[in-house]
Amino acid sequence: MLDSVLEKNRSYLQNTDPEVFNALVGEEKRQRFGIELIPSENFAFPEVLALLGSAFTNKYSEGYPGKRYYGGQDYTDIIEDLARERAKKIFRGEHANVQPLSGSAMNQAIYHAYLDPGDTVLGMELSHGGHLTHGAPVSHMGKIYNFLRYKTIINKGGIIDWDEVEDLTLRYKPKILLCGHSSYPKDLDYTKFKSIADKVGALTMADVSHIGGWIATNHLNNPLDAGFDFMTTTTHKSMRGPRGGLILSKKEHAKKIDSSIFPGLQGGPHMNQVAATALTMKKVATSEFNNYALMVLKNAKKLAEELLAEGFDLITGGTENHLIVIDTVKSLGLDGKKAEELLDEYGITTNKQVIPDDPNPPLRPSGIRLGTPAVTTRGMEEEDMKIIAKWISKILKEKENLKSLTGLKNDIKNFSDKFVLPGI
Ligand code: DSN
Repeated sequence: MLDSVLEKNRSYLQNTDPEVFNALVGEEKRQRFGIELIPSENFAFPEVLALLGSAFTNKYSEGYPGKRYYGGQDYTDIIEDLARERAKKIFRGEHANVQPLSGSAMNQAIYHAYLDPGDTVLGMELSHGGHLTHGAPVSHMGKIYNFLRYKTIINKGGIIDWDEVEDLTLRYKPKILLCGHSSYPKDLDYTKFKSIADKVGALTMADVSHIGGWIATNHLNNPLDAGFDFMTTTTHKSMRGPRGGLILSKKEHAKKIDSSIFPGLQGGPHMNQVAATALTMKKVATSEFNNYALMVLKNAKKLAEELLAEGFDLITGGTENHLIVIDTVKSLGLDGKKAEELLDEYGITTNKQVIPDDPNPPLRPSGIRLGTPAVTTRGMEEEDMKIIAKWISKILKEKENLKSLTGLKNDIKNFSDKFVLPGI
């Protein structure tokens, strides 16, 4: 049934717009024949793809279940209630908002609800693993609020500099103490953050966009268990859901968060995305997903071990989650842009990445970032990580003599093609 719906949509598309259709087919082939190692990317559940293209796309639903501004909400209320209740259950949250259109909107909603212009937030330095939406000076939020930053200690395996967190907190009394990351390969001690925040009455916020799925399955620490006020996560990276965001909070924050999303920052929620989020929350609660999450973490550990054995320098010396950052300059004298391009040429997709206190600019930084959620979705296991690490090593080390790698492109293509690509 699902297959036939997807097939019907494809034949409409092919007839109506062959140019777009051909680009779609090209992208599908790129995904199928390549090795996807960008740690924020994944392959959505086939049911998610179906719901994103479903009748829910057509509906406007400003407001929340039972309190909407437009009629005809019998079914949208059902799916939004399901999504909220399921999200609360798997993350042990008191309140859930499933309407954020993206990770950026979900973080902005918390700032908008609790900060006045000029108020202070303490978050992680971008080059040490933080994120653009944690107040990077080039972002809208960075211009409105006063973001201060803490770092990690590079020569102590990249642990958080707790003295600095405490010192900045006591000195500047931030309204929000923010943790979470997009390129930090370690788990976090949320209890420690909370105890520092409590010294000045700061609100606590964890952006777990990269690791929501591993928290939902209890493989990594849960900030809500440590008494955090807010936890935000995207739904597509680790959970294979639709592109979107999710806010979990204490009950006392429910009203402010909800009105910050609508009408504060957004108009009509994308109900196709909300329906797909409801389904994703059901999937994430299954034992199959738990096995998947475990395999992602095992694969990342194995990939890190193999890269270390090949002589690569890894930020923090390894990984405790799904992501790995290689200092390509230190390892091989190669900047991250060049490394990304070389690997791309062979169908291995990574992204260039700034490293802690990077002396190089963001478009030509000193490292690359990789991760295992997407390859694990395709069914790859630890033995496959060994093969991938060897290929990465070969391509990057033999950069001056790429002719010696004739045939490797085909090997990679044939290898990838052995693994299923769900829904495509
Ligand atoms: N683009 C996502 C990432 O790669 O981490 C979030 O910014």
